Amino acid sequence: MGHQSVCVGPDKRVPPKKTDPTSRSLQEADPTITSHRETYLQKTDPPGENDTFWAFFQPEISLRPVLTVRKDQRRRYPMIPHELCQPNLNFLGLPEELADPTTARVWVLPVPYEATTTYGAGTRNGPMAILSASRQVELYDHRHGCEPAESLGFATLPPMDITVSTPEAMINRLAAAVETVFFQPPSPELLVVLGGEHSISAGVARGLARVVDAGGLVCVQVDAHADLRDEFEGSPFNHACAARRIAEVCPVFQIGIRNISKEEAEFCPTASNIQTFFREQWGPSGVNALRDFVSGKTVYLTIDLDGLDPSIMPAVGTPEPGGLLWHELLEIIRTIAEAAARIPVMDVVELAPIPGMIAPDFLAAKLIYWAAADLLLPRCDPDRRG
Ligand SMILES: [Mn+2]
Repeated sequence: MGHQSVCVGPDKRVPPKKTDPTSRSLQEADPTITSHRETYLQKTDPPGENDTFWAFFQPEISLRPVLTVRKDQRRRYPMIPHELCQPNLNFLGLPEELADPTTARVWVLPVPYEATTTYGAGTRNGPMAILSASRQVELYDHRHGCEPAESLGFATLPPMDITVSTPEAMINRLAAAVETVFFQPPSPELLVVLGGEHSISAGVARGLARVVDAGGLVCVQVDAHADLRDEFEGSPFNHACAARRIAEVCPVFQIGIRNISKEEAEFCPTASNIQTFFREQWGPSGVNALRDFVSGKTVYLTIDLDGLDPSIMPAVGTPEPGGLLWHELLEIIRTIAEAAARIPVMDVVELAPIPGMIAPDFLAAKLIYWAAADLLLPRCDPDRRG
């Protein structure tokens, strides 16, 4: 299986804009961030084994190998429940040859960040719940008539170090990680970011904006909430501000919205780069508008799972009745797959697992697998069924 990096080709890559304030070094943005990479390499057993792997990342980005971390080191990372750390836990539980980042066309990056959640808590457990549930997902996809995992390959990166002092520092760190993934080959065709709370999406958008030609990047947001507040509870990087921050770097198309504040509703008509489809407006005309919006563009797809109806997705921090259903979401993904030039990043955020209830975790895992298949496999299968 050869690696095909067609998502963001070398001609699409531009050096970071020097004037972009988000391009500041991480240490400058947050003096408490230090380089942990060398420390990590020294501590790995055997030392240096993962040099190739870690070379993908800028030295100042600390990605913690939770999947191989020794017991005595776990206490350094209190945000991740230790009992969820399982050895060799990768997305879909694939054999090594299909989970190798040097050949896999899809990379999965867990970001178990939770700091600004306002209602139900637990998004920090989302990535691990998705990884666990993914091992139960059937690899054969009858819509494509094959096992997409075999032709795609899914490499699961170690979860990002989420020990930061401020939400802004987390966003800067993630922006730098995303930028590096696509700036420095080998790059995946699709990077799947597992949240964590929705505030991380601002970092994904900023990172992407640095490697995609100006004007070429658009964002499709599936969400119950407009997330257009300029700031919330004292921070412009609260999860209630996610779309507002994304809209600062690219146009945003919102789907499934059914919770919006007065401030946001007044802001919407003044923002020329934001299209909001309320839940009750979503239908064939919305799908057509979506097709036009993404046509020929580089698409960043951000899926806040609360965009789905709580009947099928109750495991979110802020559930809202009257959401999208499974097949509607698949249709949205297929529409993007058919019309967009490329979809380098998808994030799936806000899963807050409910102990003992496996269906939402499984939904999220299957959604990612089927979305990756639809986004990357040939698009003209006449037998494809939703
Ligand atoms: Mn939401």
